[in-house]
Amino acid sequence: MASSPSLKRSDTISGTMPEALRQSRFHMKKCFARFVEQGKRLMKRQHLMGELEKSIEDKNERSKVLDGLLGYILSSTQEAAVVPPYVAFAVRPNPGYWEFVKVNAEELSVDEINVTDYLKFKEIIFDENWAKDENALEIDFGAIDFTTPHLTLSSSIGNGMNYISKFMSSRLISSSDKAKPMVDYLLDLNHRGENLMINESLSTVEKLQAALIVAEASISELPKDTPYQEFQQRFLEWGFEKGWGNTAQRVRETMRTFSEVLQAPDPVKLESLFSGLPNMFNIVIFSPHGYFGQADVLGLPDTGGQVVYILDQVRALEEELLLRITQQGLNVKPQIIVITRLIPEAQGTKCNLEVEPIIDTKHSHILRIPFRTEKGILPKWVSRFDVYPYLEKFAQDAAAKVLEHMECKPDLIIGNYSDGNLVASLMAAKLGVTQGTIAHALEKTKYEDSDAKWKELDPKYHFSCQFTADLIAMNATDFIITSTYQEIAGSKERPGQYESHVAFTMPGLCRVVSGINVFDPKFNIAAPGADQAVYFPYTEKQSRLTKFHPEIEELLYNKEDNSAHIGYLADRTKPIIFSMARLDTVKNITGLTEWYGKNKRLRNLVNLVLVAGFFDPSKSNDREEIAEIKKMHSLIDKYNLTGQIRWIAAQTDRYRNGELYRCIADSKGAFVQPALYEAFGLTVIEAMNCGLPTFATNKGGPAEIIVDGVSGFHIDPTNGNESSNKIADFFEKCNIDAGYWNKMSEAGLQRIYECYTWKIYAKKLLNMGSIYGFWRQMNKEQKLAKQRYTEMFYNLQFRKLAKNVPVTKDELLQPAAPK
Ligand code: UDP
Ligand code: LCN
Repeated sequence: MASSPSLKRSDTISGTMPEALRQSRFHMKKCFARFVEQGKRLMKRQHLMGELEKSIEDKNERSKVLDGLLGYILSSTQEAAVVPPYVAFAVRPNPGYWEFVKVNAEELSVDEINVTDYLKFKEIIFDENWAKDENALEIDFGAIDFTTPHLTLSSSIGNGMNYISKFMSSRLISSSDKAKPMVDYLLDLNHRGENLMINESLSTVEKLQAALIVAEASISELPKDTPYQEFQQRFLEWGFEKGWGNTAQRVRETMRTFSEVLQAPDPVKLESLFSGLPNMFNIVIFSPHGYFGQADVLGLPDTGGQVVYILDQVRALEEELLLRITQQGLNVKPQIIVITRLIPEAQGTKCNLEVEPIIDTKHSHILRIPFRTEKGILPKWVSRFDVYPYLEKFAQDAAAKVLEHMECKPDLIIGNYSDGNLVASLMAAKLGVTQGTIAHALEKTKYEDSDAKWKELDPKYHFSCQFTADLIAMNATDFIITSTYQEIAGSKERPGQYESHVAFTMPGLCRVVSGINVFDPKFNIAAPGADQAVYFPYTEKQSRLTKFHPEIEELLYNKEDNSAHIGYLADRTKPIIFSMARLDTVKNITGLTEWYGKNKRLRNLVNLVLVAGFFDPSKSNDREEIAEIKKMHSLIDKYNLTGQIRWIAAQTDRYRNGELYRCIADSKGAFVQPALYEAFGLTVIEAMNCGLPTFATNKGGPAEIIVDGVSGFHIDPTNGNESSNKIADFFEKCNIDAGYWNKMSEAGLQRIYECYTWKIYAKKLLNMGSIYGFWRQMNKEQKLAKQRYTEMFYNLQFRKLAKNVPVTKDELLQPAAPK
């Protein structure tokens, strides 16, 4: 992309564009004439650049314009709405920053316009009556965000908790009653009605400060490891309850930090204090759709990384909760419940069981609640696009079940994906509990113009419902967890998934002039890890799961085609390039097959092994998957890949998969993730955890996970030749320099240990629950105002849209009568 040649940070596009147009007036007249030639339409950056290039025949002239200000403006433009004689540009000079200008193509005059006018102008292309309707519904969440401080630097996006601690300390310092909100917060802390930290006798800042001085002095005389129980009675007399720590040393440290915060709050101390407070014991996690189970579910429709993520997340959270509870000196059992849909006809999975303990945890469960209508229970799986009519009832049933199961309100509710986030919002609002949301992947950016063309797509995808649900959840929630920066604010070239909800329009339905602000400090990047008991380095010989080796040998090298694999590897001395994914178009497994087929050099160097979907299209009921299966077969024929490719059907045993990655590492091979777009990409970190050098798409999360050329490699899924040559270069280099493969393998592992572990994640998430929990109390009025607005949006808009989504035609089941 062109850099900004003479555009200063303080300059606006509307300020600089007129002069830039004037300087190249002759070419620009031609260029704008081309823009408007085809009448009303929406143009994307590549189309604009294409027209610009075609308008200037002389090569030198062309590169002068492209390297200049106009080249910069056009290459920073995400889209342009053309309604002759005007062209309105949506320019994004930096992540999160947008400017809108309207240019008259004949006169080349430029007007700055605001986002509302840009959206109205764009709507003319799709629905002129709506665009002109003065009373068209406008959604403006920004208008009620009057007290929340926002960040201003693109580089600070996603680091919300850090800034909240700063805002909190300055608020505490400047408030007239100083740290009183903290004292009130402590007074509220309890476990099942039993006071924690302090009781009513320390209800003012002064009383607490004085008591802390006395207590700290007395405790400093005790040996560091004296158990809390030994001095508990004395502390109780001063007004202190359990929760300060399990030993004299820990109690003293917590008290010292508290005293310091009461004296003069500072963000680092506040964060450290909140990470130790006993405010989190019970967590509810929602993941309604799909087949959510612990075995035999991966590969079933809509069931992929989200399930893996949540199960690992629960294990890590429980471990961290148990550690914190011990350190707080408490004897409390934490409870984590994952709430999902109960599917009576569960296709051989356990998704028809109501309660299931989560493997490798002590106190965590999956709790399944069926989708119901007033006529009965839904027996079958329902696509994630079609679940909206059932969510309100599901949320009500879930709230009742959770209270029954936990025997108290949860301390934190976390949603996953659009459906889970909506249900989490309903329940959190009802119970008054802190809420976090995780999108995994927002659907909006996956389909071009899915907002403007919603009418066309709605019968199949019900995006009107989904995007409304997304807006409600992202505004209702106290904090948002993302796996990468890209998910929020994209990259220099591409807007983030959340950023695409900042302003958009669904003509005929609503115009969202302020949907979310990516500079809101509620955004936090907390990247997941991979279970290191399953995905560990191939070099850890003692731990290798050798019992799987005969099966893996069969899976990789047996020459007979069967229901588990087709194709064979004639030369087993070659390293293997490996990929594993659902057989969705966006995963681009067929793309990788084609790159391999076309690249002789790569074919000579390595074999290709793919784990993906099925081979028989009649076994799938997913249109996209069927098309991909057929394409795979035709590519294998077209490039005559027999003897060089092994296609293995979807695998469900993660332990065996872990060993499979390691066996590929034994072959000195590599993992390739070629997706057209990947929100995060768990397989990338699984492979890296196993020590397998990894090539992954530069579109989306993997671009952040891997530092190109250092801890792995980026590949461009839209440039197959370049990507396959990059992989071939790597293997050629490995042939010359035997240490190169090891170097890349180790660098990948180092990257993982520094940034992508569940331990780091769990600490961060629990700290978020704690800090944002206090922040919401400090901002009660603002929170309530927003809640009333989202409730209205839900009641007036979402419910109406959900009613339009057809409900199942399957015969419904009647619940068994209570015994
Ligand atoms: N996976 C699997 N068997 C398969 C394909 C995928 O076990 O046949 C697992 C894979 O190991 C990873 C998850 O499913 O843990 C996929 O997550 P990712 O983030 O890569 O993609 P998603 O499917 O969520 O889009
Ligand atoms: C959904 C996706 O599409 C993947 O990119 C993520 O890795 C997965 O969820 C887990 O967050």
